[in-house]
Amino acid sequence: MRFAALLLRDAQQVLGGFIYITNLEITTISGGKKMNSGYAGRIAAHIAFIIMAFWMSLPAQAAVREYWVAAEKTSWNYAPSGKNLIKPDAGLGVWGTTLAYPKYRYMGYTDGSYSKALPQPAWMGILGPQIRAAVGDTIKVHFLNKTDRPLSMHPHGMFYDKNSEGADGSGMGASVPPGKSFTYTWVADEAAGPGPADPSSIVWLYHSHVMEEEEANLGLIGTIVITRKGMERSASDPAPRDVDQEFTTLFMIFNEENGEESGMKHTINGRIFGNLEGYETGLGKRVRWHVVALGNETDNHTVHWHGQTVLDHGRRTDVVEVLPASMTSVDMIPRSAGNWLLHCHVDDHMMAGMSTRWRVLP
Ligand SMILES: [Cu+2]
Repeated sequence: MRFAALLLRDAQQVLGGFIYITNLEITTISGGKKMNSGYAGRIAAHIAFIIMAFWMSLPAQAAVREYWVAAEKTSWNYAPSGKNLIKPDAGLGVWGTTLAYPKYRYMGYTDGSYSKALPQPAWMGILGPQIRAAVGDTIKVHFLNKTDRPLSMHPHGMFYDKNSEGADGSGMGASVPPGKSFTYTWVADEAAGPGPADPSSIVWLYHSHVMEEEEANLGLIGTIVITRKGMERSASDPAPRDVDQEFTTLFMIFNEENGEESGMKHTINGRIFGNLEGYETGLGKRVRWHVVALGNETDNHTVHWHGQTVLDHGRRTDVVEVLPASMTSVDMIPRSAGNWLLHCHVDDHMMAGMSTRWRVLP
């Protein structure tokens, strides 16, 4: 709407300018030559129309969205409370033997000094910084590898050249050595944005892709959300304006001990047994869930919300199925207050702690 209003205002200014010039001509063509002044008016209107058409054909408010992301070695605790917060009496079982492991993560910073961390809500857990754009925008990610092994950032869905693919050997961004940096240029073109059956914003994964099968498991995962053109909240905020809140949820089993069950961490955003906190919304809010998964052949998850249904591309359900690298976006308007379960409905996964809670405030 704002953009349409802007267009209209500019069109009026352009037309207004020509009408003004036309009026001047009428007064200078000293009286009586009505045909001439009418002709001049029509020419002016034509020129105004051509200029307007050209102006409207220009890319609408295309922005460059810059992000500064560092890969860092950290320690990650899968259950910071040290407790099973879903069923306290059941404890953490074999999965609680060791809770903290060395991990690699994508960390967001405010600028190229990489000194001030971008704030991130608790519910994002292990996910890297949320990258956002609207269709037509260009995303620039200044990636700094602060770790001890070559890494990259490979985006799903974006338009890129070989250098910005962040994978597969030969491009400049395919393998960024320790201590080095690379700026990825990803274009959120029409084909990276929501399709006709999609909601107003959709989710894409990004992850490291030098040795992909190891690096996602290291913790190098994040998401990109692309908003349909014209649906962004403002020029500076590409989040969709037809939803109040967007949550991202990654269902993934991290393998910490070469396949030993105690090291198979069945996580939601990197936390187990209710230790992912902060999914909080309110009755009647328009909430969008971006659901993604990664991992191995055991990462076949059925994401289930208690207390509420979701609209999944026109289909009503309360379970969304995902496989490794699945990406989907579903909508809900919470209808009952409570502190509800969100969990994987695969029995073994549930037992291993793949659950948390999402709260609906009255
Ligand atoms: Cu599961």
